[in-house]
Amino acid sequence: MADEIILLDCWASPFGMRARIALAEKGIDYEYKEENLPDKSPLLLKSNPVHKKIPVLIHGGKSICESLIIVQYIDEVWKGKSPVLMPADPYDRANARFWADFVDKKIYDCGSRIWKNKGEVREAAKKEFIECLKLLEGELGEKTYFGGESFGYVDVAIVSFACWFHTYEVHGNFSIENECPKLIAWVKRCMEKESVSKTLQDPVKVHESLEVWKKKVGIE
Ligand code: GS8
Repeated sequence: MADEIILLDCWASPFGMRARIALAEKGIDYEYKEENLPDKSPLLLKSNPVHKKIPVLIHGGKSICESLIIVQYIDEVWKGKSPVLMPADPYDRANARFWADFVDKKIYDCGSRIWKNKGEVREAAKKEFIECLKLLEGELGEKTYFGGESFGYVDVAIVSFACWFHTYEVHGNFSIENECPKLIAWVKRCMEKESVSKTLQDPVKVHESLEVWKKKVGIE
């Protein structure tokens, strides 16, 4: 119990994938528990009573909620285990948190608006989504990773969305690679890491399962 590590997750969740990548980067063994979101387990409801959302990391019986907080927790608890994900400098850390927060506020939101809507609303979401990706591309600049020479916190925060790009592209009828080639080159560099390639799900499968879910809940 003291050292038991459990991750409550859902395979296609970009938030859950952040936790999985961080755990894989640190080489930590854990028990993965797939949640059925329409019928949440008592353990999930007990572990995240406020939001009732995955992912939840349960470490020695204590639960940690919210993916970005989980990634920082993993980095702090297993500080001695390389690689270190958070930058050492306070300003760089603040900047990393800013961009991770930007991904949550903008990328997830605009991306979801692309597949949830049609017509003008979808077009507006797509335009904003591309603008946001271009801002990320600007932040990446000529660096290898958002973390500089090494793969870090911001990389973890963004890269899990890459397996949702196909879904956004199909719904929005556009190519992210045409719009943001440097960002896609960065995704490919990240995919050379086992922690990423083994965690990111098949984009076609993600899209198919979303379509099934949309039909079920009545989104056209
Ligand atoms: C978002 C988690 C989330 O949306 C985080 O961990 O970073 N800010 C949180 N989880 C979703 C599944 S992925 O879209 C979830 O658990 N939804 C269940 C529900 O809303 O009932």
